[in-house]
Amino acid sequence: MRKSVVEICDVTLRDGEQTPGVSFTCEEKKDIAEKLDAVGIEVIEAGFPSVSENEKRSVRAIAEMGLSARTCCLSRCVKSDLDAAIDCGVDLVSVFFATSDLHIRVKYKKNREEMLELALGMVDYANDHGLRVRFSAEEASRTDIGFLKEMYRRGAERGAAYSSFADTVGAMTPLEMYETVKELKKDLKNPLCVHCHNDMGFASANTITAAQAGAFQLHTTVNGIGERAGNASLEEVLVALRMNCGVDRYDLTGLTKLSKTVEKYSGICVSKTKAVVGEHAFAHESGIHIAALLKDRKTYEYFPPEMVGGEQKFILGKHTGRKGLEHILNSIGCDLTPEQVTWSLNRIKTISEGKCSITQDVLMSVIKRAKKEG
Ligand code: HCA
Repeated sequence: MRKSVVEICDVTLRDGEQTPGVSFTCEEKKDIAEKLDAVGIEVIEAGFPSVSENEKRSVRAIAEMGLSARTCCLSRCVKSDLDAAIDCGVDLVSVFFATSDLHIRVKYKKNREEMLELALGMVDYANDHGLRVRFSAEEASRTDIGFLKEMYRRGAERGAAYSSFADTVGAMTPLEMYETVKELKKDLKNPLCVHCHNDMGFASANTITAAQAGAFQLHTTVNGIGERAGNASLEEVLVALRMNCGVDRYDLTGLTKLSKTVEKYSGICVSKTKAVVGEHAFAHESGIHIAALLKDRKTYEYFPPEMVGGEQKFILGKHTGRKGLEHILNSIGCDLTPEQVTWSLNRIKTISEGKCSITQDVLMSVIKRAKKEG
């Protein structure tokens, strides 16, 4: 396994908050920031100060929390945005503009060179005010790569600390991301950041692939929240870094709690089958799986639930096998004869095929009847 050299910039409080309908209070933002800091995230993107006075206050409050993580905020290539960032006292500002011809044509009434010159002026302005700059290409994945390289080169020459690549509409597959990052890295003079969206379901995969190709700063959001289909998910990226890329410095045990906190504050429900933090991430029903898990958990758990603050669950249902049922009966101190176990197993399958869940109450009533009939 080749060890990746990376840092995480979590953007839950900025791009995550751009999820339609989501708005965090200042206290909620601070709580999330504290929990991200406890995981060991290096950079927290606290917000987009020019959005509102409240937003600006929240960004400043996070910058003043004295966290180990550095703080960052977003800024268009507009002086008033940069003034707001300067006021907030963040460590890093993401100066971004859309670099694809499509966006330049539709959004700005300028050409590539005019946009780049304008943006470089903003890099100078931020540097002159003591702010470190992440020079960000929105829409980088649909931008002419020659122009992108020129932008990054000139940004670095003007003192930008990072160059950033956003797959804004999630247009890339993992292989394309790998090849693009490799190509960009040939000429880069500063570390590369990647910011991936999930429109085709590849945001986390693209982020990890980018890291494997040499990207340094990886952007994530908790639960993968964000515009449209969301962003790369923090918990998926951190687990892949730990399990497949040799990065073991993050404390992952708080991830499940962090996920629930963001679920509550954002109102965006986490799917049961969501990797790492979904209710079923470590739930098993298949008789074949449970029988093997009882011998060795590694058979059907790639990583232990405890690593991310989760827990293993055995669910009773149509696919339950005898070993799994016996294990559950044992764990609740219930001693049935082999015939009663057989009767219970058949009854559980019938109930489950009628689309009913086998809750604790249902199980108790099955056991009661098995004792009479089995
Ligand atoms: C946006 C901007 C961005 C990238 C920001 C950055 C994107 O809201 O559209 O690179 O710092 O997805 O392109 O979030």
